[in-house]
Amino acid sequence: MKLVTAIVHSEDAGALVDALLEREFRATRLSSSGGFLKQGNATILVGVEDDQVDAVLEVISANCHSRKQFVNPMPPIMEPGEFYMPYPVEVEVGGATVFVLPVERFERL
Ligand code: 2BA
Repeated sequence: MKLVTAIVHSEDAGALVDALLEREFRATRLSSSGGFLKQGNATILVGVEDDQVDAVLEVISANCHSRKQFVNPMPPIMEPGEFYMPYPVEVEVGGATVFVLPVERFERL
């Protein structure tokens, strides 16, 4: 068994969970936030048999889209009287960051 852990954009998470449930995969949605952008995203957990991992990845790929987002860089340390004009930097946030982890034991008690 494997635990598929997918970090996705918050805007894609609802449709992704619906699509997973439609295919009869059980899923858990956690609220998370990215370390770099410090913006909210969603972490989706899906526990499945090994031979279902590819099907889960297909559903994730079909429902999660990459986006360009802007981040304001940290201002430098300024001397009095100096002027700093911050220019936002564009980053491409991927459709999904996915980790597939082995599950040692699974119980529903
Ligand atoms: P964030 O950490 O907020 O990163 C958002 C996007 O910013 C990243 O998109 C990447 O394009 C860019 N980025 C991140 N760190 C950077 C850096 N040090 N320098 C320049 N650009 C940087 P993705 O790579 O698609 O990642 C989307 C989200 O997935 C991340 O949000 C984070 O929450 C998660 N993630 C990505 N890689 C991870 C990893 N190795 N371990 C744990 N979480 C990860």
